[in-house]
Amino acid sequence: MAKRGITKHILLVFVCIFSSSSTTSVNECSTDKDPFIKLGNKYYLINAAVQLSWHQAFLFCRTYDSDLATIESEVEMNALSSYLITNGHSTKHFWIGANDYADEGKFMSYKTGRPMVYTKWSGGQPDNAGNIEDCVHLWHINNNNMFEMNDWSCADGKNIICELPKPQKCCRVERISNCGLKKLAEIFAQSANVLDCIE
Ligand SMILES: [Ca+2]
Ligand SMILES: [Ca+2]
Repeated sequence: MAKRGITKHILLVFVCIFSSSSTTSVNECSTDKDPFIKLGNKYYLINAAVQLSWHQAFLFCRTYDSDLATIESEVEMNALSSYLITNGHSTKHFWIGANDYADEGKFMSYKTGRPMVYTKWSGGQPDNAGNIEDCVHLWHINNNNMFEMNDWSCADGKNIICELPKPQKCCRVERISNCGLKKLAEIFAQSANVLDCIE
């Protein structure tokens, strides 16, 4: 009897999992990312119209459920550079999501909480000029068709590059987990003799 009861409950869990995984109206999985644009594998919001301090820029990105951009490879840097130059932004400066607030000279990604995994500093940078430069921005000061990185005073106004978090493939998994865990909890709550069954 006990085995039949457990089997029934396990069957319910699978029914629950399969029924929930077939429900598809999950906004997080939408492919419509407007106003973000896709460059390589990432989605960016490039705001070349408004200049904000680094902290204001950080909050601006949060209002779009995004973060100031974290550039993680030369491929990403090249893609952003090409886009900014092609679209006439060569004279502008853009905040990205890194600073050395916590420990001078150690630039951390604000998104990951870890040291920047990729840097492309302009020559002589970062220089912490005037002992007030803690935030990282992109600029195009050399005629090499590449934006580069520089540290600058966080309080100054600059344009902004936000980046969407990676697509949330977990949205279906999360739904399945909630469903499955709830049903499992019910099984153990209702089956006092579950250990006897295992034996
Ligand atoms: Ca600094
Ligand atoms: Ca500097």
